[in-house]
Amino acid sequence: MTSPSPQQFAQSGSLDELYGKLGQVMMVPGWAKTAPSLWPEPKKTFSAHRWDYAQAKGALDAAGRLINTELAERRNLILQNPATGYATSRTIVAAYQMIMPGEKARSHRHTPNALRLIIDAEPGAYTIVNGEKLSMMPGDVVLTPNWCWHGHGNEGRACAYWLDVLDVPLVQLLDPMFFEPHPDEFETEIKVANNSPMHFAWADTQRRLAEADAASSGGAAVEIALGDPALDTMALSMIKLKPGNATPARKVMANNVFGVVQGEGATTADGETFQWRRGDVFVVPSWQEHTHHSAEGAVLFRATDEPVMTKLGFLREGNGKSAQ
Ligand code: GTQ
Ligand code: FE2
Repeated sequence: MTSPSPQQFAQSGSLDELYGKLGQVMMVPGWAKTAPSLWPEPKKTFSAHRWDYAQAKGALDAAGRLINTELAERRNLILQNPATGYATSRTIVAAYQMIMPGEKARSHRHTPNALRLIIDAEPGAYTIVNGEKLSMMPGDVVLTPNWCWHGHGNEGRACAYWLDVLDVPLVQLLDPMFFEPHPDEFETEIKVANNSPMHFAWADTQRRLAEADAASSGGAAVEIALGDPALDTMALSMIKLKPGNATPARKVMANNVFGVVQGEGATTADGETFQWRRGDVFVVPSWQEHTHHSAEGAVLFRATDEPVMTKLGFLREGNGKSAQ
């Protein structure tokens, strides 16, 4: 069918006739509101959700028997949001990963920024970033920014488990996805890094949290930043929840992925409460009011896409009732 001429468009006698012709040339009348492009405030596309570390650990142990690093470049379990079957949140995906003693996971690089929060590991577990070996001990955070070579290894005697956090969904949305396996499979070790900006040691974090706690007057929690921000697309922090007090409710135009570093407690997000304990992961999608509570105190790791929202002028914080 030949597409309508300018005169045929101009001579349309009814809206239905006009719409029919427009459909043939991939134009849609915006005024017909068939698919609204604007709405008053964010739609709730993603759900708040918690993933259980004990289950993930069991599954990874089974995967350890069933697949090796030859077959699987990474032995990881992606945490999918139940509302979408897609990633953990709109911009951030989280995954549990495990590496067994004696294994090496091949190096590669990609444009998505990534980081890891170590959950269970003994000395000998490491990530190698651009040739620098970074140790992975529980509570440590290790960065692998955009286009840095990185691989993992385990020279210790116990399986090492950690949480991966990546901005893959954002990169998929914006399209600049590039990925490359390392030409030598494994990177040559240049040095063991002791004081790398890619590594946040748990001992330093604990000391900084204790100092922040001592300096605070009251309040339910203290929060310290890891990096400024750690990555272009993600800011990281550690939150110390004081025993007994619920944190003030927050409703932020940014996605938050939390990992439980220490203790147990509960979070209420968008009216739903879920319990969590050490190693668990939970997501609070943007614009969902949330508050945390721990009877005996806890430490939460937080990864957020706030830097993206800030750079683009989209960051807002509501009071729970309406936008500012
Ligand atoms: O460890 O390099 O969970 O590239 C997903 C993609 C981990 C990694 C993931 C990755 C990695
Ligand atoms: Fe990677």
